[in-house]
Amino acid sequence: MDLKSGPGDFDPTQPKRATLEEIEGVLFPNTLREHWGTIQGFKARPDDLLICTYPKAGTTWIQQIVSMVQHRGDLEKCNQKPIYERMPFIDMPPMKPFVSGVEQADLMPSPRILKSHLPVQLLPASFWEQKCKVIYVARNAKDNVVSYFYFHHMSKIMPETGTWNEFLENFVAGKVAWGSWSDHVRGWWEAKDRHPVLYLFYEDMKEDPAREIRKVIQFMGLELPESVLNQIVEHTKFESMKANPMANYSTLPSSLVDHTVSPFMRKGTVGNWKKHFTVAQSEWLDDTCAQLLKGSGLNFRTEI
Ligand code: PPS
Repeated sequence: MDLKSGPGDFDPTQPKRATLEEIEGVLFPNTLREHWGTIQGFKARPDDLLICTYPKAGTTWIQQIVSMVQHRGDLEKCNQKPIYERMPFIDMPPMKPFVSGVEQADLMPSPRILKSHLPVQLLPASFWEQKCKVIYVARNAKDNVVSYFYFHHMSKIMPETGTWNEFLENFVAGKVAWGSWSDHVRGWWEAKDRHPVLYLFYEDMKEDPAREIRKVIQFMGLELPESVLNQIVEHTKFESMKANPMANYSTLPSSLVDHTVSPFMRKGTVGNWKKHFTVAQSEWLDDTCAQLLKGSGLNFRTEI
């Protein structure tokens, strides 16, 4: 697919950080505003598979797993294109040299694998109408917020973060791009009882990738031999993906991301938060998350 001739008013020589803007009660980069109607009007097809996550929860990891499953463990087929060309990010507005995620998806033959960070209540209605399968990955708040903080710095277009403590407070209050982490993980958790949603946890994937990848294979309605499963585990582990230019975002223009500030494939662990949180911040987040997730049945592990 040719992504080089797209429209979009983003000038890659003049990267500009987004500001936050509220759309339907949730904060997003202001660049989504103009594009919002197009996103909401997205035409899902019945055989679309949507990967949905809160940002920095393990999206790229599950994308590469799904891609490897789709290609029956054939890394060469996976590696024909960077991950963002294989799986359109439907929330993305047009940004030169890229067309919007919606336009990219519209041009794509079925079966499509799509990516979104939208909270459940803002998912385009056609996904529900078409009964599309969704794979959701959730990550514990502590590692998620640390990863998001670093991403804001390596990205040249995400909003300013303020200090680490300010960012942490904003994250918990939902005053960051794509809104509240707790509303997101909770909303999708509840949706899984009404829709075909496979809900996975980053920590489980880290603990036993083969077990979690088996769930993905089954959810996609496939059967693959153990040897292929082992191949998928091998090629989707952190070290493999970090070294894989088709999975590590190193092919994105440097006008958008700067891997020297912080690589996209940064640590890939459970528990890196311990290097960033004070004891007081950790206790405060534990208490706040307990309240925010109360009664949901959702439990997150912050170490494995
Ligand atoms: S994005 O921009 O929202 O799509 O980012 P996302 O891919 O969700 O999150 C990036 C974090 O996921 C880590 N990652 C992995 N961890 C373990 N194994 C594999 N294979 C893997 N691939 C990506 C990546 O390192 C980011 O987490 P941090 O904690 O920052 O390292």
